[in-house]
Amino acid sequence: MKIEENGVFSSHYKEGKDSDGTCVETQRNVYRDTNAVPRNFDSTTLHLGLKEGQIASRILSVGCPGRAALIAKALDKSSPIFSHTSPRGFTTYTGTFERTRVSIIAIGMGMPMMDFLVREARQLVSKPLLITRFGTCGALCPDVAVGSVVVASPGSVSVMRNPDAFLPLPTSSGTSADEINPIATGGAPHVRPPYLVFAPQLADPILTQALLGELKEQLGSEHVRRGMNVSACSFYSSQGRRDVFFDDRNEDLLDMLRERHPSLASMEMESFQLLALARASRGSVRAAAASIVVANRPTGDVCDEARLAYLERTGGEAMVRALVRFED
Ligand code: R1P
Ligand code: URA
Repeated sequence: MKIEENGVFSSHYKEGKDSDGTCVETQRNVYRDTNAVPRNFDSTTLHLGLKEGQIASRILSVGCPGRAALIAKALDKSSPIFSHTSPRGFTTYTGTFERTRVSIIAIGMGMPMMDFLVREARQLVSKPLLITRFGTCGALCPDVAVGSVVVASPGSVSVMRNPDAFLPLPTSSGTSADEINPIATGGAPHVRPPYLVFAPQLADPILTQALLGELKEQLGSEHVRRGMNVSACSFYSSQGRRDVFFDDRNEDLLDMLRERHPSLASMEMESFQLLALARASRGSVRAAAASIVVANRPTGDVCDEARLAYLERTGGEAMVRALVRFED
């Protein structure tokens, strides 16, 4: 099958001719203005694959497309449901819940994907945005049970692997990583921590309260708690997972994080970016986040499949209800 015949890719690829006249499939040229959000020929944004009217001002973001599909089953059946998967892997369901428009969007993994969501959504919707995230996480202390939900409150810090720390030490000839990038060292020569920890970004307190209320109502208050979240740049190195194939120097990382932030409860990969962008949005985006605990790092406990499926569906519906009932 030609790429352009596959619905997912048709906005991105078209049939063209090579210099020798051979038929080739080429990516459409979408970069007309190098500063603007790139749009496909059908005016959908390059990454989300959506245009105005296809996304609501109330957005629940999740990582996995399966979770988005499961939660979208709760949307009102009486109204049309728009669904689309973009060539860059964003899956959107836009419909109504209790007659209020809402989008459920699977973004995949990592902070750059959250960045695409928030910035392209901001371009597409004229009203103020409410964006929440319902993800999965690892718990960082023994008393945060697998199969429970942690609401990121007051917010999230972030941890990033610092590649400069893994460069060779300064030499007598004068060339050193510190000279190449003094910002990463805070200007202090030879101090190159392997992991950089960024200060807390706060969730919207009122939206957070709304999430807590609905989650507790649906799941039982003993299964829902507040806690500081940490978003990592990797599932592996910056989450303290050790791997003989890589020099990661992360043996003490989780202890160091807990020492710096004693209220740390959850670790995942996107919430920090959401909260940081909401803060940078000049008041036009309000955001909050919650995560299902699938693994407890200190105890080694893991959540069973049935409980996870229940939490994705019932917790996800509670997250949607909190969004649509929120008075902004
Ligand atoms: C890693 O397996 C992924 O799971 C978590 C992390 O944040 C990362 O995206 O969230 P999701 O289940 O929402 O993807
Ligand atoms: N998601 C993460 O990012 N980390 C975990 O440990 C579990 C889920």
